[in-house]
Amino acid sequence: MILKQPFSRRELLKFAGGAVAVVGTVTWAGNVLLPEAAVAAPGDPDLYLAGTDGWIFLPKTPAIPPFHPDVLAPDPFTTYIFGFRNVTGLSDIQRSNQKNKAQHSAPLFWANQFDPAHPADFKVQLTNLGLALRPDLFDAHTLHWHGFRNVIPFFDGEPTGSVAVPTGRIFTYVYRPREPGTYMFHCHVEDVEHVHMGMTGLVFVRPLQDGNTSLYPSGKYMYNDGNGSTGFDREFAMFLSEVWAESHWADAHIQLPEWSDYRADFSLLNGRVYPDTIAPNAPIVAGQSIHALAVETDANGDLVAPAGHPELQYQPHSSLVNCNAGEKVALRFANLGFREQAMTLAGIRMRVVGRDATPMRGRDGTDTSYETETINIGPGESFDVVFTAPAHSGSGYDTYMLYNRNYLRANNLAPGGFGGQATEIRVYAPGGVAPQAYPNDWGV
Ligand SMILES: [Cu+2]
Repeated sequence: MILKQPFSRRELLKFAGGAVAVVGTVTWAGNVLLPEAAVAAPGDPDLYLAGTDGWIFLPKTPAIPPFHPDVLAPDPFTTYIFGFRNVTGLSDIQRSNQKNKAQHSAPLFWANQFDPAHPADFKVQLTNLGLALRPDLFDAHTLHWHGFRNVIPFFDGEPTGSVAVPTGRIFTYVYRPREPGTYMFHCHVEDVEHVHMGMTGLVFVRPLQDGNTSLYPSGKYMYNDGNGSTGFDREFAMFLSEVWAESHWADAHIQLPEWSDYRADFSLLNGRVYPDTIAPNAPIVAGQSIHALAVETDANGDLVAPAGHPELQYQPHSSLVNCNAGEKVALRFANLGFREQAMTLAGIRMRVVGRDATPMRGRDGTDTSYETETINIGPGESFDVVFTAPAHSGSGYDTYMLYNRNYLRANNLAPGGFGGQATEIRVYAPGGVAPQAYPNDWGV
């Protein structure tokens, strides 16, 4: 496939304080409508994503005939998806090779809060690789950063109000992250379908306060709290999504699902179901995980599967939480399933320090954070929580369950309580777990 890049030249657009300045002599409208030769070298994007289709694995039992497992799925996979991939650092050929190799949930990525003292925008380049199994569905894709305050709508990703990226094209989104916290992102084209099919994941913004070790020793925070109250030693993204097997089957078999019949057969945590949620992360290149988890890739650019789990090749994100007794652990929850969920951490109180990328503070600064064992999290909502790992007892590690209070969503009706939104928190004696090298790192 030949990748044309007319949109990438838009990178020459410079944004400053809401005003738009176009480099060169062309008018704004002319530049929108016509691809123009770049007159200034654009800065490289911080992250490169690709949109395409692919296959993931969900437990084959209980089967949902004829929809699950999908007979078209190549072994060992079960379920057709649309999704994103992180193609940062790949050659053009390697990137093209990722068609039909999407992952779910989408690559976890993060940006730093915009620093007026060192102004730099955050740029994400999106390539639309097309859908290998559905070439008739020549849908565009976009990147919509949910809840994010764009300077102008141009980069919003809602396709009727901003640009979309047709098959075979490339476009670079420019962001100026001013509000720290946890967000989610998704493709906004045919969004009920594309989001549900898997084009969604978690993104967060690190606060300017990061690096200040006088408020909390690690120098890592969820917000600019001024007092260390959102400081943490470890952080874990917990992205909630769902799979309605019939709709995924229908997209694979050139059928039209009736979305008003929606039901979710699987409830996913970081794109997997328990106990796969506690399987390892895919091998991560820590040194390259600057703005996203850099999963190791093979010579073709394809993802290297988590150790011992070839079926999870396209579900690289683990949800297992390892920590040492006494440490503060940050959990970043976001839900882009279509139902409200109730995530419970049995035996450990969580403190909600942020909601929807907003710190829990009143207008006068009053602390409105609160402790709870359960967070009710609606579609499109995010929660930032911090808990203190309790004292360690016995040998090995102590296990606490983090699970959906609705048991049908924690076990997918599978025997043994397996198959849904559940994971484990393992508390070790102090020093038992090494410091984290990247978010969701096990440290062991
Ligand atoms: Cu899309």
